[in-house]
Amino acid sequence: MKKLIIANWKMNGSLRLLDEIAAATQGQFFANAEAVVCTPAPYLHALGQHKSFTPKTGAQNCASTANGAHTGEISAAMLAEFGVSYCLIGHSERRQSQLETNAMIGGKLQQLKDHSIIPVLCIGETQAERDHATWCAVLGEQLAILANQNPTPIVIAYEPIWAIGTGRIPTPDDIYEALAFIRTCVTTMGYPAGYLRILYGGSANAENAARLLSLASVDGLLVGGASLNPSQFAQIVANAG
Ligand code: G2H
Repeated sequence: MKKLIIANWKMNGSLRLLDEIAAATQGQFFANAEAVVCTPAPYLHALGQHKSFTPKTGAQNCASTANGAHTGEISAAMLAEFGVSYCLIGHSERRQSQLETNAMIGGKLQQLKDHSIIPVLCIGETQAERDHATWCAVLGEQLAILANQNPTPIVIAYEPIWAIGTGRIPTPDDIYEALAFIRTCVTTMGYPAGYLRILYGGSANAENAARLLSLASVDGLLVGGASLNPSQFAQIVANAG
């Protein structure tokens, strides 16, 4: 299976950056890797219409309900109209700053499934949860929204909160252990192995991407800060091929 590289611009970027990423990734690398760029919602139209943008279109969030009286929200139906293939849900920054709960994230999951957009469910533990060895329980709770569902293709991004934007990366053993735990949980819930891809996220960059991608259990990367640098992002995608 191709490695999956997803850029998460967070609340960054510009129309100019779209052009720069298009130029840096144009027509190359994609035989062996699948690349997705998750921009802020205002750029989705330009991304979908861009003449030379090779990565797929991704979004960073969607509403947990269908269209209706929810001022400021963006529905999965709207994302689908703009050609969005993947959408992040449950990113720790939204869990923390927007107080998103697992129940709300479960609603977003359902909306995405209803509109045939592949959910990228972000999960991860804090430093304290890792220190106190409660990370399994925390990840298990975050994954529980997948239970009792009709399985559809899903991407899980394992992003230890203490590794996000800090330059600190877990050891290969820690990544292996966390991804094995996630794979067991999700397949036990009835998801066929072919429906599940598990990414690592947290301070991934052009320097460490090849090493991270060489870990057998890592199906790809979710890249934040480094995805804002066109040549770094192109190099990460190249490393995945
Ligand atoms: C984690 C990651 C991308 P960064 O948030 O989602 O960001 O690569 O900047 O640590």
